Amino acid sequence: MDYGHSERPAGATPLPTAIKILVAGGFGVGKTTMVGAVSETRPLRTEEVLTESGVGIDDLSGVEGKTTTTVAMDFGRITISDDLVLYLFGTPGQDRFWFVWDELALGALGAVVLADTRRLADCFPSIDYFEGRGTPFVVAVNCFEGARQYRLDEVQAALNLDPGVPVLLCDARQRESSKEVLITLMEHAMKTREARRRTALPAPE
Ligand SMILES: Nc1nc2c(ncn2[C@@H]2O[C@H](COP(=O)(O)OP(=O)(O)OP(=O)(O)O)[C@@H](O)[C@H]2O)c(=O)[nH]1
Ligand SMILES: [Mg+2]
Repeated sequence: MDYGHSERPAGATPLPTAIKILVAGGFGVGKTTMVGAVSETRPLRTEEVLTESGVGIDDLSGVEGKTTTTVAMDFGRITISDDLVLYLFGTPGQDRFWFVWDELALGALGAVVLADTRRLADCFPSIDYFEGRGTPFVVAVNCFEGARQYRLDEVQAALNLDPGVPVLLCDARQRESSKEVLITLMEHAMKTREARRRTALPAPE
């Protein structure tokens, strides 16, 4: 039945709000892993095998064990509450797929920028992109074994982040950890929107 307008009968369960979130960051940082870990449906992936033809183009340092890469996007879904469903879009990590980003970013409420402290600078392009678009984002440091642990304020300073941008640690393979990142992002995005709405309104008399 189509309850497209205001014809929904009293007492009918309201449709959940669907929100689009991007999961971004450098090559091999764990974007596909995170979307897969939190998604309650089988995630859609567009993985291609890394081949000899990528030698000299795809920088595998730090992720030598990696055999595939995302060429278009990852897609997954997570229900946060009865009235809130997040649709997750993982971006491709390599520079040669930048052209996909504008399509993916359309209508996104916010973004997770995943970072690997062994290759921290790889997340600069994502941060620049979201800062440029005014898209609220959080930085989630994916804790790979063997990577040096930095304090969150060190990461914040190294990335030259605005003090309001949340930085947190995560394990992209763990559902609960990834869910916490998404909830932090939602709270940050809501706060940012509220602050922007307030400054856009005329001051009260
Ligand atoms: N040890 C460890 N390995 C991880 C973690 N997250 C991801 N990996 C591994 O790191 C590799 C890269 O993960 P992906 O999820 O494919 O990374 P991606 O960011 O989607 O990569 P691209 O799409 O190619 O940019 C995979 O082999 C994962 O199993 C983590 O938190 N810890
Ligand atoms: Mg991927």
